[in-house]
Amino acid sequence: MSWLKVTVEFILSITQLETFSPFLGLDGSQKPLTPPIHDDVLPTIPDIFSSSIVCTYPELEANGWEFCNTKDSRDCWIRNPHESQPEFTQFDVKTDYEKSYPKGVTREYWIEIDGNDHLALDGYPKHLGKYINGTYPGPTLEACWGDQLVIHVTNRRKDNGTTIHWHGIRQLGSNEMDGVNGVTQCPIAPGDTFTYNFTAQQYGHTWYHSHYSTQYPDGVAAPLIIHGPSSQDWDIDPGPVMLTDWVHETAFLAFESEMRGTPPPSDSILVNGKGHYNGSGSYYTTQFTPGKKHLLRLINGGVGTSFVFSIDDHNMTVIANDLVAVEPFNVTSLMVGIGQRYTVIVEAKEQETGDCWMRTLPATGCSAFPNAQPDDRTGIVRYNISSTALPQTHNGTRNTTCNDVDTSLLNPIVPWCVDLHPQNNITEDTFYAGLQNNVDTALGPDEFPYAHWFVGSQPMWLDFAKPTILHVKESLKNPNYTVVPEDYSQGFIYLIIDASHFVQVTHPIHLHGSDFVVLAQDTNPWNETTSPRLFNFQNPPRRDTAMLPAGGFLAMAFKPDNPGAWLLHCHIAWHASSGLALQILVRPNSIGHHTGNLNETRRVCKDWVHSDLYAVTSQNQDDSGI
Ligand SMILES: *[C@@H]1O[C@H](CO)[C@@H](O)[C@H](O)[C@H]1NC(C)=O
Ligand SMILES: *[C@@H]1O[C@H](CO)[C@@H](O)[C@H](O)[C@H]1NC(C)=O
Ligand SMILES: *[C@@H]1O[C@H](CO)[C@@H](O)[C@H](O)[C@H]1NC(C)=O
Ligand SMILES: *[C@@H]1O[C@H](CO)[C@@H](O)[C@H](O)[C@H]1NC(C)=O
Ligand SMILES: *[C@@H]1O[C@H](CO)[C@@H](O)[C@H](O)[C@H]1NC(C)=O
Ligand SMILES: *[C@@H]1O[C@H](CO)[C@@H](O)[C@H](O)[C@H]1NC(C)=O
Ligand SMILES: *[C@@H]1O[C@H](CO)[C@@H](O)[C@H](O)[C@H]1NC(C)=O
Ligand SMILES: *[C@@H]1O[C@H](CO)[C@@H](O)[C@H](O)[C@H]1NC(C)=O
Ligand SMILES: *[C@@H]1O[C@H](CO)[C@@H](O)[C@H](O)[C@H]1NC(C)=O
Ligand SMILES: *[C@@H]1O[C@H](CO)[C@@H](O)[C@H](O)[C@H]1NC(C)=O
Ligand SMILES: *[C@@H]1O[C@H](CO)[C@@H](O)[C@H](O)[C@H]1NC(C)=O
Ligand SMILES: *[C@@H]1O[C@H](CO)[C@@H](O)[C@H](O)[C@H]1NC(C)=O
Ligand SMILES: [Cu+2]
Repeated sequence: MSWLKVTVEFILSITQLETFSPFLGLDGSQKPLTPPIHDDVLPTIPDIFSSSIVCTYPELEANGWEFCNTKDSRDCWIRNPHESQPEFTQFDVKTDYEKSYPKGVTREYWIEIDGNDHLALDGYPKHLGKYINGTYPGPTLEACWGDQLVIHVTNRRKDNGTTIHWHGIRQLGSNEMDGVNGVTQCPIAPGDTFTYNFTAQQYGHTWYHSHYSTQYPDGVAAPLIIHGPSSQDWDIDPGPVMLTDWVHETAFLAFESEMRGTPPPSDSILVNGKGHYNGSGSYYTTQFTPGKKHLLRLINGGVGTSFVFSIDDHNMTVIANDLVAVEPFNVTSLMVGIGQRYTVIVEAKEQETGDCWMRTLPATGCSAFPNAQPDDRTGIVRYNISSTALPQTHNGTRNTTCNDVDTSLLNPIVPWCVDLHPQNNITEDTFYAGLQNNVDTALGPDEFPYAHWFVGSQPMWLDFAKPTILHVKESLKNPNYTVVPEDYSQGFIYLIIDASHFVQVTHPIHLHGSDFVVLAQDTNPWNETTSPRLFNFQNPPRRDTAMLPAGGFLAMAFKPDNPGAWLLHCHIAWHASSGLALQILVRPNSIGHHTGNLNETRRVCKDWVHSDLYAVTSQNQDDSGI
């Protein structure tokens, strides 16, 4: 047997093990964390994702419950076979996870925000890159549906504070764990540690990233997987596929260009931290097993670019948007806005054929590459694992528009029945998104002309050291905090975000603390008389990030059932930092009583105001803070 053949068989056997099976958990074994493999170390071996955890539900299992999730029954999760009608009591993809979920175990992780000037992700070393545990993306964290996540975040940088936001996680009753400086906490001071502690009530995949000014564009971002059921069967999970546009200059400097009215250009595209620049770099490479269904967990963790994702000669079946399982539907390409995620199943060809390109094309009008369209060949799907040749495939038909897929396709498995009448007054909660140019305001350094994005009455401008949840009354009075109180305890709140006053740009709008339904997403300006006729109440799309069409509006509805201060913002990093953000204050009077224990929050604030950075950042504030 040749050396090559041994290697190939070894890799195939690893790949087969990757089929995620919670059955492995019943013996209570737990595999150690394995670091991601980088192909700059091992040039021909694909990036093998190997799940590092095993799901277990001690209380349920003690009562005779058993996992029912196999590769032929991915819709089921765990059930009690001793019940006469187990399908009525099991936890599965139809379970309303906002009402009930299986109680899992506590998973504890330690991560550090640091630097690594040797990282040259696209062949070009980034100066002052900021990373989680020295890598980009940072370590993929994993949990199972219903687990408690305890994550200790230590700031090892001297030049910045930090926070970590768990994008799309509901944080029901744990607003103080949302990780937004100036809103739910103070920045974590250099050397200090904040312990995040929350329940994974949803399942699917998302990402976690810094919310400290423009720190995530410098590299503080990573995937987060919460294992649970799926709306369609699949065989192999090759892991997260994180798409990013990458800026070589430190984002804190690049942002000055935004304020002068020119969006900072990005230099390259990375897929799972690999890309090309000026002829050097590497490709993210994954392996397809013929005839098997592969689960790709797409994430746009970008800075200024929304991507159209596709794989040559393969279609994709979408089974989840953000953290919401949807009825499966087929596409040839998929627009993934910044902050959005999709779970797709890609069926490999029956026979081993040639290798294929994985493409990430900046969507028309949503690109941070103003001069030349970058090469969209950004990853390789290998059938032939030992090949080192570049694929020879061509792209198929793609819809390159920067819009979410047709809303009629995004049908959540668990529908929300939205009240036809909102609790709030829509006229008062219609917010215009736009750009303030050279306006005479106290915001920002005034030595040069500057531009600030905003939504509502003015750009957001937070004080890192005065998080809203510790200063509710003060925040309500401070226009810089752009607070929108929603003091309701039932029904639905409708929000209208209108971009008609500044028509060129599409904004990916992200809400913290709750998913929202997309009532309407239109390219025409909001008209209070005629636009509501477009509202869709028949199982509308539900997610945590949706596109606000250029020149049009986004009408969203959510339930005011999670007291707290929740950010609503554009996920173009430059826009959020320049002020395109609101704080939705759900039941302001309950904050601090019905949210968790704030002792950790107060301790971290005290450490921040006693740090050397406190004085520096409060004197030189040049952005919103988020
Ligand atoms: C991150 O790095 C720290 C320090 O080396 C280590 O203790 C920790 O386990 C790492 N975390 C993960 C999730 O890999
Ligand atoms: C963050 O660090 C960068 C250098 O890495 C520095 O330029 C910037 O001023 C710092 N900003 C804040 C707000 O700490
Ligand atoms: C995390 O929160 C849970 C539930 O509130 C609590 O029981 C547990 O003690 C907390 N763990 C840590 C490490 O704070
Ligand atoms: C690109 O690479 C060429 C050849 O190595 C080098 O001469 C040139 O300066 C590089 N350009 C940039 C923008 O880095
Ligand atoms: C992908 O779907 C299109 C129809 O939308 C079909 O024409 C095409 O043959 C499919 N391609 C593959 C590889 O299945
Ligand atoms: C998607 O395409 C696959 C493969 O062509 C097909 O078997 C399946 O029925 C399609 N699903 C839907 C929802 O159209
Ligand atoms: C390749 O993609 C482009 C859009 O970027 C499209 O115009 C073209 O038609 C595609 N090629 C084929 C063969 O479909
Ligand atoms: C592209 O997608 C958008 C948004 O879903 C849709 O409105 C448009 O009709 C599509 N264009 C084509 C050519 O399919
Ligand atoms: C809603 O708010 C607008 C603007 O403040 C006001 O004119 C209108 O009367 C309010 N409508 C209701 C039903 O209170
Ligand atoms: C709002 O921010 C500006 C700019 O930093 C500052 O001058 C002003 O005092 C702030 N207003 C309040 C009420 O804090
Ligand atoms: C909204 O539409 C109505 C009916 O077509 C029209 O009369 C009204 O002028 C429109 N309002 C605005 C602000 O355009
Ligand atoms: C929070 O801090 C207060 C005052 O220091 C203390 O009395 C209380 O026991 C602490 N609560 C918890 C849950 O640690
Ligand atoms: Cu924006």
